[in-house]
Amino acid sequence: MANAIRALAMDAVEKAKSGHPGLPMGAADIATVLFTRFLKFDPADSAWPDRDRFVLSAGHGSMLLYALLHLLGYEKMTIGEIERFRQLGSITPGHPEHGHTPGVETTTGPLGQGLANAVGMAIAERHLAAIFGADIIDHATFVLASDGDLMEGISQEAIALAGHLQLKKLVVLYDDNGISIDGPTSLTDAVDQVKRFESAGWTAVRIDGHDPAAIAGAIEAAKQSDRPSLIACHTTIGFGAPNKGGTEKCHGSPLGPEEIAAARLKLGWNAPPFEIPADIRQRWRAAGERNRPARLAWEKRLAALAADKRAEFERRSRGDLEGALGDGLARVVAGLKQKLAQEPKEIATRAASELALDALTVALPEMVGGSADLTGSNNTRAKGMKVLKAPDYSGTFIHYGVREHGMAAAMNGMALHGGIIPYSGTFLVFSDYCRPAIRLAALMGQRVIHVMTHDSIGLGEDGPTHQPVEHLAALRAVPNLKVFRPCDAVETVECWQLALQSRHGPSVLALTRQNTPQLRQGFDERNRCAAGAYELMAADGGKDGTQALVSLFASGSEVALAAEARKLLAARNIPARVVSVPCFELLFALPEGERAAVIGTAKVSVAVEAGIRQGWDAIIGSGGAFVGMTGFGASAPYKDLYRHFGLTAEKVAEAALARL
Ligand SMILES: Cc1ncc(C[n+]2csc(CCOP(=O)(O)OP(=O)(O)O)c2C)c(N)n1
Repeated sequence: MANAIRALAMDAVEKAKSGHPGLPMGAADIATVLFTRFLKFDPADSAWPDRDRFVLSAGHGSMLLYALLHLLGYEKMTIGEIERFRQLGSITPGHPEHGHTPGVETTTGPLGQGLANAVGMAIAERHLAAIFGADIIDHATFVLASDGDLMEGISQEAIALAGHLQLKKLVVLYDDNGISIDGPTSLTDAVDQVKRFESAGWTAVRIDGHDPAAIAGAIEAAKQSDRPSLIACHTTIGFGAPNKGGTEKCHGSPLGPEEIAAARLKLGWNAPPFEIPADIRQRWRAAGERNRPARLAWEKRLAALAADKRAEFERRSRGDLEGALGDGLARVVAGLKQKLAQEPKEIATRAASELALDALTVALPEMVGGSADLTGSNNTRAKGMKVLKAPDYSGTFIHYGVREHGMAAAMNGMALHGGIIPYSGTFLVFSDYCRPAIRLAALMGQRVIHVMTHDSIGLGEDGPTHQPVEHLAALRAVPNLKVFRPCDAVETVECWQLALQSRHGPSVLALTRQNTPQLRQGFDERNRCAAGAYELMAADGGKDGTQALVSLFASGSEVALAAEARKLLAARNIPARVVSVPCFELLFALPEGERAAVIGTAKVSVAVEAGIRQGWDAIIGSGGAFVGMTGFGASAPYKDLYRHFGLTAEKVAEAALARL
């Protein structure tokens, strides 16, 4: 049965003239034991909430997964798709892509990410089991990780977190083949992985990864462990290829017809390319069907749940926002905005976010928050939130430790698992430490929300190491990521609503450390931030942008500066309007006419943001004036910094006057 995987991998890579046959051939025995004897799944319902998760962290070995999905009977994974490996429009892309191929739990390829996603999936499982009971949620998370996965820094954050949280249902099968692209791993690495995992609180064993009995025994033992488990499986990369096996030569290119013929001979595999002998196919299919009774029994248990509990489970699984307490998102948001209209607040937007979270996390208990050791600064722990920890996983706040990358990747795993809306906190400057995971959340279209505070030189004394300058532009460059930078408490509430409603993509909320005045006065039921930008203040003397001579565009804390500049200009009889721009992506998604109306036709456009200019030209044109940063910040009280770097209402007004 394992040779069927090997043959499909060799033949598909050969036909595509690219790909990695080595890992699928080397790990075929591990995968065969796992999928035919342990993994709980049903090809007839790849979204079954209580299925075991399998993460191929070493995404370059994608043919392993595609071969398994085909052999086990996932309907869409036809032999034709295997033959079209790596071709346009196939469901067999170079690296596994979640959402593109049924049965692929997460998108992998950037090494280390899958392992860290799996930690998030395992957290989600423990949490939901605590909420809904073991009758409904009781599954394992298996990872196949390669040398490269374990060399990446993110793996340390992931395994430390998993060990600390005692995620006993997480099992990492390490394809310990001692080979990477440049050659033997001894070129670069001398880590004893078993000791490393043990020191992080895991159980860890070493086995022969080609011995089915040893593999099964180790998985059995892992299932009994009260800690996460590492099974270091000693394997031969490209097992079966007589000349290239055991070397880097079978890592990233086709074996070639002669070597494939020799491998067929050595493995005793006589079937032509892309053909599976009927008896072997039959056994694989039987393995694919063996959990159907378990799934049907699960469905019965779900149906037998109390109606309200079942409805809540189903709501969360679908990702719908109407709250369990009948207190839907829209009502919570309206309530918060009404309060702010009655009692305006001059507070930091990070504090406004906390106010929002106090209400949102009650209405939406599927929100699981956290922070990378900056809880008090990020304001992400709402009132009454219990900490999620071992052995009681029912809490909804996670102390991630100083592990931004691991946190962001674990959040992806939670979102992928389903039933949870993960959000968390760090400083905006450390978005760089999260970036690979944020990019994957965007690629996968997952609702993951990053609260990133201390969003500019406005953080003051911590200085340029902590002051983001290029980060807004860098994040705005990521497709399908929404970057929100609200200007006051009302916009903060609205941006939270939009982030939660962003069902198919991640969001970053860039929030201030320093106070901002409440510029939105009175109650407006509409979510004005939904347009990405809107006229906050019309020109003096004019009802809309058409009569303005100047359009002042700004985001976040600098909207208040634009408002001041408008007054200075009005004093000189120059009508200027202020446009708040909380989200570029939503503005650019507007139909052309609406976008043009927001941008307006004033003679002069000025933008102000405590970051670099990049990106703003799409709004103000290359002839527009930009007041912002051109280099790194400095350490000083923030008001001094704003003056020092020329981020003042006077400079904004001067920039407009110079162009009139
Ligand atoms: C973050 C990241 N860096 C680099 C690569 C390119 N790459 C793909 S596989 C690989 C290493 C392969 O070695 P190993 O992980 O041991 O896999 P094996 O050769 O055993 O299949 C590298 C460097 C990558 N996919 N991700």
